[in-house]
Amino acid sequence: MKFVDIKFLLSVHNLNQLPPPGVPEIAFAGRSNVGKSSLINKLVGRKGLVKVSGRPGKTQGLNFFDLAGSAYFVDLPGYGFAHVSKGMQDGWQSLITSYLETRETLCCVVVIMDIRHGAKVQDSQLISWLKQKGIPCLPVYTKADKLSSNTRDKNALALDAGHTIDRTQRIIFSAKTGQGKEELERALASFTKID
Ligand SMILES: Nc1nc2c(ncn2[C@@H]2O[C@H](COP(=O)(O)OP(=O)(O)OP(=O)(O)O)[C@@H](O)[C@H]2O)c(=O)[nH]1
Ligand SMILES: [Mg+2]
Repeated sequence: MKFVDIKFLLSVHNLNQLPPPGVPEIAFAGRSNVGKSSLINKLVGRKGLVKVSGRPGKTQGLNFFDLAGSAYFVDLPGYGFAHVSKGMQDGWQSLITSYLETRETLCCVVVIMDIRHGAKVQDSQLISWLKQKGIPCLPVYTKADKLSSNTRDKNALALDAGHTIDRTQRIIFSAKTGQGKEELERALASFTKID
């Protein structure tokens, strides 16, 4: 599945703003600043499609991208950003949870983690919550370019163990080098059932 013809559709801050469900939807989740927006940009080959920032908390709202009417990508705001007020974090949390729980056309949540870091509680919580809800989940370990291949493999195995992830079911990725891009395209095609 090639994701070339893509355009920004809308930013959702309230569930009643959601576009009518129709085409298969893929959501991208993960801690703040982990590289969700960069991953989407790399996947669609458009550097500036989604705003990327060195500062955590860049993406706010649920940003919908339309793939030529065949699927939606949804860039979710990051979680675990301490500098956002507790009230605001709770607001995001409930919006995202309700969206994930009720969206009938959602076919996969890509859970993005930084391969340099050990297993984080919030990622574990999200992964087990998705499992419990029966929502398909695709773990991706990103920023692979920042590590030597030895450390990369060692860290990937530690993340597998920490989150009980089958190593054949996750993808090692880099938005900088494009490592894992084709694997990710194939995996997403199988979730959306679009070639
Ligand atoms: N070297 C390298 N840097 C990356 C990679 N992915 C993201 N980055 C950098 O990490 C920072 C955060 O990237 P974003 O894509 O904005 O992260 P995000 O998860 O969308 O962040 P929020 O929207 O704030 O939650 C930016 O400075 C990116 O350039 C990667 O694979 N390799
Ligand atoms: Mg972002």
